[in-house]
Amino acid sequence: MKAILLAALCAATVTHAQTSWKLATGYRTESFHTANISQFAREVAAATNGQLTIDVAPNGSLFKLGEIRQAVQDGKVQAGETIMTSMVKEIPIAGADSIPFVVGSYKRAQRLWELQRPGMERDFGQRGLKILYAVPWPPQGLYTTRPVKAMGDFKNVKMRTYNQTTVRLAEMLGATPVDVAMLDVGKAVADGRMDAMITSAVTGVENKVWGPIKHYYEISAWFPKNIVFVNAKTFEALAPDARSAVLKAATDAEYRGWVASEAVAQTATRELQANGIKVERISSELETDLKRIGERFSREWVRSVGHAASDIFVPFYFN
Ligand code: PCA
Repeated sequence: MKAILLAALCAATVTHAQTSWKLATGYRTESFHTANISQFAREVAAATNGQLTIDVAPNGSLFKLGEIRQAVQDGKVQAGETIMTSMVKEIPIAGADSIPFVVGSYKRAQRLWELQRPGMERDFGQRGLKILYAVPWPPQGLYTTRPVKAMGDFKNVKMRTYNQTTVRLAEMLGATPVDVAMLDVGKAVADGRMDAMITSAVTGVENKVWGPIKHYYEISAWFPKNIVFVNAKTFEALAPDARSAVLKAATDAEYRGWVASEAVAQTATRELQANGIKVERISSELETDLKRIGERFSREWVRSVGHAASDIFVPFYFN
């Protein structure tokens, strides 16, 4: 009797509970973003007593970075992480965080996210997606093999791009855009397929770009965010207490991620330096040109987004 009862209880617990999600990301296991997601997954498992487990699939092993949002939307994978700017074509306001020279600090980046989030939730909601949290990359700096002092120095420079913003900036600078996924940056640098890029210090460190790359200019051009999300139906299928546990862990992950990003910004810049990269300021001439390019870029962006742009930037600048 006892054995039968215990077996029945076990079966009941198993059928009741055990849900397992896969979460696809296009970044490496060692990335601070992925480490944060893994901790999020552990916290969800603990808070739900193993009712919900989240299995993180890094390195674009399930879907490439640019395909992840659609894959989650189509229910091919339950959850995912991607960089918000990978979806500007379909969701223009996702690009609000990569307009050059709008945000110069983590504090302002946080304010921008507060203002951008409602619109993102609406656009994600319409696609059957639920946002869990977002975390920024450290500020974007300019890496080059040769010193650059003026716009003219970008002529014939092969500039690595990872989104619409970087493509457009490369074009505006007069450089040649070369699309290289984050995972392939180290190899592309070593093979001479690229001689400049705008990205964070930590991405330079992860890809060990020292050697060919000699200069890192701290221009803090923007703070792009990664966003973690789940298929809304999948989320709603959870028991209410599991749903609350996921949302609580997501809030904690967002907070932790922002702190980690800021910390890694410092250590990574020192690591670039320690490996022989000159960390510098740009010339005032180039700074003026870059600011002008930033203004041109923002006019183009506002035109593509329409009134949703003012919902974000009127309070950003005036409140
Ligand atoms: N690293 C990613 C996105 C922004 C960043 O800092 C990349 O270079 O692809």
